[in-house]
Amino acid sequence: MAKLDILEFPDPRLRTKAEPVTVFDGALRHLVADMLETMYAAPGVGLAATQVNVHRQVLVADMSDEHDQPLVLVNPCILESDGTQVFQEGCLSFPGLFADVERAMRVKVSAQDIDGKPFEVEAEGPLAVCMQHEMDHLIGKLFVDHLSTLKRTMLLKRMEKKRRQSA
Ligand code: GNR
Ligand code: NI
Repeated sequence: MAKLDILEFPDPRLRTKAEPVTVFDGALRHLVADMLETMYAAPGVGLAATQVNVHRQVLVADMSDEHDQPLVLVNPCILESDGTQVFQEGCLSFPGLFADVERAMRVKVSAQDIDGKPFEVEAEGPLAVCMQHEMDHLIGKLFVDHLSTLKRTMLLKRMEKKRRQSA
């Protein structure tokens, strides 16, 4: 396994739309193992392949304290969503940036596992936030895109200032 580099905003590659996975082979297993290692090391609760510059529809997540409940979703698709929640989000591609984002409270997602077998998963609360955040990455969408222009500009300026100070 290897830890992968995570692309950081404003890298334009974060805007790439991922292609569906069609081949469920050793290379996919390898990618997923590396993504899990990268997510746990970061540390983060989710990671989309887009963030490690692989433009395939693959995401991993693990909200457990023990880091022992990895979720792997290949070709995920939201079947149903309802309700709303506001949750303070962060993103490994935006170090040090946090903002409240409104998303669906519940989602029902269809996906394939690492062997290509279809399954469905229903999530609510923080896990639902995480899945929506990761699925956004796979279409090149970032959590700051959900903010008002004013708020986004302010937060990105603040992040840029911090980055300059620590450089
Ligand atoms: O580690 C992460 N934490 C997090 C917190 C609140 C809402 C979403 C997330 S996902 C983020 C990891 C990441 O950037 N995934 O793309
Ligand atoms: Ni993210």
